[in-house]
Amino acid sequence: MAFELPTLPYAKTALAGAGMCEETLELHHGKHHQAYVTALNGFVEKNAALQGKSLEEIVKMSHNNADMAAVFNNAGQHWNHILFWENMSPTGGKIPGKLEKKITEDFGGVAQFKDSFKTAATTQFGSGWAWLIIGSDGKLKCTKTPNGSNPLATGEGKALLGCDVWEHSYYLDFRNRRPDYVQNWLDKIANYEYAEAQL
Ligand code: MN3
Repeated sequence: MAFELPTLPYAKTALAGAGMCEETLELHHGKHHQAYVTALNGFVEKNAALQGKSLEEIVKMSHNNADMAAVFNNAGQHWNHILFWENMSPTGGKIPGKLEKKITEDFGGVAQFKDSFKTAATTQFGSGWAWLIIGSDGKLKCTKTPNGSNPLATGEGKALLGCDVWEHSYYLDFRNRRPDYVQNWLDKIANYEYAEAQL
C-alpha cells in the first residue's frame, strides 16, 4: 500500500484571511508535500526492508542511519506535514481552557509559551521545524528539529503542534520575516483544539 498525500482539512483559500495565501497552500501541499510522498514511495518500492512498514516505523528505523538518510528525510517530512495541516485552522489562534491551564503551569503563561516557541522557531538555523511537545516527564516544552526530523524520531516527546519553518512555508506571505510568520501562526492559525486533544 503506497503512502498518499492527505487531503487538506480545509479549502486552499481558507487560511488566506489569517495570513497564509492560496498559492502558499497550493505549492506547499500540492508540490512540496507531494514530492516527499512520491520520493518515499520510490524508496519503499526498491527496499524490501521498508515494505509493509508504517510511516512511524520507517521514521524510527531510518533515523540516525547514514544509509537511510534520504529515506528519513522524506518519511520525516511526510509525517511532519500530515501533522502540520491538522495543526492549522481557519478559526485558529484560540487556546482552549484545559490547554491554557497546562501552558500556564508549565511555561508561566501564554506569552511565555509563545516566546519559547518563537525562540525555537527563529534559532533553527536553515530549514526545520518548531514544536510544542509533551515530554515523558509530563511537561510541555518547545523544541526545534532540523530539516525533516521530528520529536517522534528524536524520542523527545509527543508532538502537540509543529510549525514548518522551511522558507517554502512563509516566503510568499512574509518574505524573509520568519519571526513575523511564526508570531502570526501562533496568534491566528495554530489549531490549539487539536493540540489539546493530544494531551
Ligand atoms: Mn514544508
